[in-house]
Amino acid sequence: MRLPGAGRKKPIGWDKPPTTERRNRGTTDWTVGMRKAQLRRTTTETDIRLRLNLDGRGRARVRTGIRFLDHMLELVARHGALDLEVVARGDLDVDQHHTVEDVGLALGEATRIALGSKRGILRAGYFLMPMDETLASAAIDLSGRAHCVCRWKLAAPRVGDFQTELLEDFFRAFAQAAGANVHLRLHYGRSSHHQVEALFKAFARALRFAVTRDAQLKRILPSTKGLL
Ligand SMILES: [Mn+2]
Repeated sequence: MRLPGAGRKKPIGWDKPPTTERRNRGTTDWTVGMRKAQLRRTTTETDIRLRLNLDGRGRARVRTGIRFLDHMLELVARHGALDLEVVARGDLDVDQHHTVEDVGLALGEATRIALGSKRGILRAGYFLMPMDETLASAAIDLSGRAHCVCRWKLAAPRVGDFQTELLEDFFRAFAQAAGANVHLRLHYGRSSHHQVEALFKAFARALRFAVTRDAQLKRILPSTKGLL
């Protein structure tokens, strides 16, 4: 007996990320398929392996050597409905700067690759994220142009084992590599843990909107320029 669904094409696996050609063809396969990317980024300062599925289920496996950053990236996966795997080995004996920045770059680059031609996506998204006494907002446009605006003042130099000044470096790196406008603002809050967490959650939710496929536009590029 032939089971329903037998012989159907398997979803594209991690081992075989869709090629650029396949993505840009806009085939039915691609329209319904999962948008994935995997990459390895190695410099003298960091070695990062990252896998991303934009159409995931919020699953994360993150090891950056910075526990609080792991916690934040797990949140990004859950709130962004992404599947995310990150293994980063950085020169943490120097400080956290290279690791945090390069993880941001890798996540941005993977997002750009996974999006492919960007046909049929909403392209822009925003979110207002409360977390108890804290309120943060994020707006993202996957415009192909990199720009990052960060508006916050964090009183604590560290949250857990994370250097809070590197928060801006992370989002700047993401915006640069993804080719995105990323605007983040902390409106108010008391707990520095909540403040940083609310910013990451707002970012993830805004990103989720921006990458979402628009049933009405389907294969249409969300730009009148004809290029994104
Ligand atoms: Mn937390």
